[in-house]
Amino acid sequence: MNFKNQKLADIMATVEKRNPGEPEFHQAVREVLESLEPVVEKHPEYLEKGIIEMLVEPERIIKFRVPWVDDNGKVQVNRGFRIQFNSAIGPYKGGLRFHPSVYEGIIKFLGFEQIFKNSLTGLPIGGGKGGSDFDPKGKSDAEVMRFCQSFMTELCKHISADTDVPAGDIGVGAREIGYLFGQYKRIKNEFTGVLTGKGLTYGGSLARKEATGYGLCYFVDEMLRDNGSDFVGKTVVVSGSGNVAIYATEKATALGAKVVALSDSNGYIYDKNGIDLDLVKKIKEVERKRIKEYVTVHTDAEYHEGCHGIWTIKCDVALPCATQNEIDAESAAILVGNGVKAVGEGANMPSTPEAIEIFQKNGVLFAPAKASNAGGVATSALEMSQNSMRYSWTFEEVDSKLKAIMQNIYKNASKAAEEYGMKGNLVAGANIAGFLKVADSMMAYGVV
Ligand code: NDP
Ligand code: 2IT
Repeated sequence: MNFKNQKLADIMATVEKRNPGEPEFHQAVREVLESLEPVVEKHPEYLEKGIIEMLVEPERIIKFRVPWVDDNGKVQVNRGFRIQFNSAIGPYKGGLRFHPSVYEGIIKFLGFEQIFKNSLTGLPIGGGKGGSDFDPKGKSDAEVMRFCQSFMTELCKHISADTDVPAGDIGVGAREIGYLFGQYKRIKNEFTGVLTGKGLTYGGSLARKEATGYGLCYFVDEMLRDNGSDFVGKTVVVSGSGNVAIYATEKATALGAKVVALSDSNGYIYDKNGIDLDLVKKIKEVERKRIKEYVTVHTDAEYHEGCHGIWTIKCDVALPCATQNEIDAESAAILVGNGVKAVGEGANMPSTPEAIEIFQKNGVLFAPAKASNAGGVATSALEMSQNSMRYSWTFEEVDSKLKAIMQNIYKNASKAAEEYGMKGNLVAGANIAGFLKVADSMMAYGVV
């Protein structure tokens, strides 16, 4: 799409020129700037005061060497990142991703998305993201520990409970957060809520582990209900089999749906009887094995190599919970052909722009990531609150706050879409509602 507003077109061109070779970042920025066309028409001051130009440039990019020694005594060197994108409405907040595909462009796209997502939660958190090209897969616990300690030895110079609070993302779960927090505490000699997603014995919040997947289902449920439907009796396909996928499966099932498929980067399983989630938790959370192990127990289920084929399974609701750009135009067309009614993004930016266009043109209810997966970071902010109070809420208290936050995000995104003449377009609605709070705060600060 070409921009109608020349200033927005110029900003986009500058982003592409200034950040060469970072297509994921360009994709994320383009979508937001496109959504903002009607906003700047009504409020030219956001362009006149340079707010959008400031918004697309990270406040700070930290890039560092992470040397560590493997179990064979060999020195390994990875690269670490933390991008402190925007602190207009609170301390930088966002996960750490450990995956071999990580480079600056991935962290920039994730950090940029995080600004709007965090704003949508209604809680005081700015946007940031970090990570490394380290691959935890196949590493021993001791290797993961040494890597995490080295990573935190540098990162601790740049974060604190009031400036920047990392958490998990792909490849960073409870084990990694434990090693990272232990090292921070040791070096700084302080026990503060500098990370979220912590273990329950050392300051973690109940329901944080479940929050992204549960929150996704609360959001999709709200979207379905607003359109005269719900999860009851629906067939659901969930991609991935990590933290988000597992707890999305758990909540969708609790809400009356049947989840029939899950995947990992090697392939996908199809169980027409409904996924046996206890088995998946054992394989993925305890044994750290591949999803194909599932069919060694459930011999009537199918395993297929390659993760793309999961979108050929007929379903009413699709919940992509693995990674960016996992649903392309071809997969979207197949889903539509098979009668999909709703798509809820659990992963960050899992649908390509072409796929989103296909869903929207065909009347598929579409829940965009920065609204529908905000439950994880929202609950992280609740963990920060509990840490500050040196107190903890019950599971039910946190879960009910999470549900209310997700319902509120749905309401605000729908309302913003309608207000700007795009009723039902939650992509535009989420971008606009997320933007306004950050932009108005930046306006108050002037040029900083
Ligand atoms: P996990 O590491 O727990 O799980 C990731 C899952 O996705 C695994 O099954 C993994 O398979 C699969 N996957 C990862 N990369 C790829 C790839 N390139 N191709 C195919 N499959 C892949 O991560 P999370 O569940 O935490 O994160 C999943 C998504 O949700 C990410 O996009 C993340 O940014 C997003 N998210 C996470 C939140 C959280 O609180 N954790 C909050 C909001 C969004 P394999 O094991 O084979 O690599
Ligand atoms: O993408 C995300 O929102 C996350 N990975 C969670 C971030 C957080 O700080 O809880």
